[in-house]
Amino acid sequence: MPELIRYAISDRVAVITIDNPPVNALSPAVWTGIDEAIARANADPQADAIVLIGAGSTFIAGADIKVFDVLKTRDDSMKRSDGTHALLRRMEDSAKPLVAAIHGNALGGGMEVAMSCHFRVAGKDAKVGQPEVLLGIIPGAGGTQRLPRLAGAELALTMCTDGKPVAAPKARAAGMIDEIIEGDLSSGAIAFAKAKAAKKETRKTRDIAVPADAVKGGLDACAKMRASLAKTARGMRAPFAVVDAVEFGLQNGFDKGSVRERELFADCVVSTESKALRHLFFAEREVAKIPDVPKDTPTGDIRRAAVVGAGTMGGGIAMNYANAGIPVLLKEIDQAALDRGMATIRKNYEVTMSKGKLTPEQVEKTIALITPTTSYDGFDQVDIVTEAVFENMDLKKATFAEIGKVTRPDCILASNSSTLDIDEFARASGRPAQVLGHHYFSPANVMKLLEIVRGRDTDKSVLSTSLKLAKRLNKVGVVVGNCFGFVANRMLAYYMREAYLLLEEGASVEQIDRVLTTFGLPVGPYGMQDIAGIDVGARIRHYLKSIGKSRAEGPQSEVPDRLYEMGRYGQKTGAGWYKYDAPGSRNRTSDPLIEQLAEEAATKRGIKRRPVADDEILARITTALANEGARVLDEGFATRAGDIDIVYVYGFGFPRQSGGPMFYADTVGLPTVLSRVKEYRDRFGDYWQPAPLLERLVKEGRGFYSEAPATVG
Ligand code: T1G
Repeated sequence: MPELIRYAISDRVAVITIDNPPVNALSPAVWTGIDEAIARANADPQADAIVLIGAGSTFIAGADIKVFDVLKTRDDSMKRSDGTHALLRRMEDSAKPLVAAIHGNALGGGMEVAMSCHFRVAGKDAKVGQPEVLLGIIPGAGGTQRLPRLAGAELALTMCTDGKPVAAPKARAAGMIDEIIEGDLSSGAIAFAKAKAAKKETRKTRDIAVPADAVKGGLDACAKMRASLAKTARGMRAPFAVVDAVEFGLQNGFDKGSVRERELFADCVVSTESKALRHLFFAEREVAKIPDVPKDTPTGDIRRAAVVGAGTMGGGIAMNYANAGIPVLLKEIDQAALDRGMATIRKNYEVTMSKGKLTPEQVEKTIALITPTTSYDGFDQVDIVTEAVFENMDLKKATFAEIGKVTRPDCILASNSSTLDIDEFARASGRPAQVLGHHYFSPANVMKLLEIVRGRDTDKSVLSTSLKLAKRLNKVGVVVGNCFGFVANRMLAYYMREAYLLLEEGASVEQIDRVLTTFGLPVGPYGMQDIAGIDVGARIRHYLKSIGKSRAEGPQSEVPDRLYEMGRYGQKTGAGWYKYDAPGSRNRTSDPLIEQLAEEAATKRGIKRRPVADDEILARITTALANEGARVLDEGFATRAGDIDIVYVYGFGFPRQSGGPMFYADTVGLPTVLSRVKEYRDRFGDYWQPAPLLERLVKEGRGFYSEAPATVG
């Protein structure tokens, strides 16, 4: 019996403990071990009942996701799930009462194992769920058939399509859990099992009848769910496959439903969508691992914080700290600016409250954690200061010189700069080891990405403290190198360059935005600019010009600057790339002026405008991103290609089902990406040059994910 499974008799109950750290994932050996242990218990004269329990912090967090990579074809998957379904039926056929004792999480295959037991008991903090769709698959071990029998089709559909866990008390009320154990879970479960043995009570979930009205209700719920997914899960396969499996089971019964589930699972598990989402699952966990920062690097405690600058970004950053329960000072140069900043913060909380996500008491309690100030009083008590003043080098250096003087030597000094050289601020502060970038994305209290920019002298414990803080602020922290624009904005400049040039060449703003939103981005480049503000980009462009820099090689379109000169900053001024009903409105219409400006710019550049195909738009933009991403990797400004994917998925809403710009490039095929770069160089100019890493990988027949992690900074 593999070590992964322990077997013991306690008070005439066989206790089977799964011990596969860290999350008791169902690897093939664990499946076999469970199967053998239950058979042993049924043959064991000393056992009247059986309890299945997890060692460590959780029950079972699902199948071992890594295993799916070996499933190359539908047939591979069908063969494997054939064995799994048979195993779960054997569990259900246990002659002795079989009780799952759940603590921590019972997710995916873990919940399916629990539902194949006769009864489920749980600690009050336990959670159950079917998060498979988050991996681009569906429950593949009977979940789409057993869960509707326990919890009803409607709740089962919700759980299997949104992938969110359900807390034990709600699961109890819904029939998924039979009893909440208050004290020690193991002894409570043993007592529960003994009681069932005394009554010789077993119960097969698959045999739970679904009355005709429940079938009708379930089929209605399927239709309703399909309609809502058409809006919320555009371009995704797995959520719809869940509905298909549940519906088929309701119409044809458990056995046929199980076969349909296995077929649909097999379709999903070999899909690009699932490979992309599985890639992101692990990439998101890898970002926290910095090659030269050991896991046991000491981290500091962040008990009090401060933010300098109460503008849109500064206010959002202060909200992150307050939302995490961390008191934060919010400093502005004068009272008027401070009042504006605090008013915006209150408005943001009131919007959240109006959506029922916060109570008035919670709003007041959270805002009370933000102390507005026009002085540095109290800065000597804080553990971190985030500078969020206007994107100007001199202003930022002056601010770092000040905060370097008024804070404790161990205080972390972070900058929310989106482009500028962190080492300059570090020098100005007089304490370079404590300085780094904390680059938030707008709106800062919403977007999940935190680009942690490592300076030349940033101390390792400041990095590890930042990564820990990111989790606490409910952000995904990614450590990147200190090059111009870091990773996110450096690559974005190439994305925008192509968007502008495609406009001049003949595509329209609407067409370009449609292509990218159809691809899965929440907004296209032009819609995004109108939200972020055309003025923000223009001021950075002008500042760069003043220091002899541009954001991306190649022709710089004049159209965005023309809009800026006209005072068309986007939604906030009621006009930008689109026209809006009023300043601040989101209702937009096309504006023929943009076509006119594009024609004038094209004429000036001697370009004959032409119809541009949707495919070319997507290819040019994603190729520009991947090519520049390859440079970022090669120059060591990102640790792994996966880190770049996480930056784009969480920073710009790059579609998860594509896996991010680097994974997408691997999916397209690097030889194709390289030949596109060369084609564009021949068609448009030498500003298109293949990244050396791209050429190297193609030559060696490798992809972006075969590169070893680099040490950034
Ligand atoms: N398989 C393999 N590794 C896993 C894993 C899994 N299911 N879950 C976690 N890990 C690794 C993870 O990569 C990390 O590794 C470590 O465990 C700790 O995880 C048949 C088909 C349970 C809520 O989708 O949501 O069952 O980085 O950092 O924050 O129908 O892990 O340390 O090397 O996330 O405390 C369905 C996935 C699978 C749940 C814990 N199950 N896991 O969160 O720790 S598909 C899931 C989670 C399936 C069936 C189908 C979370 C967690 P490393 P962590 P955490």
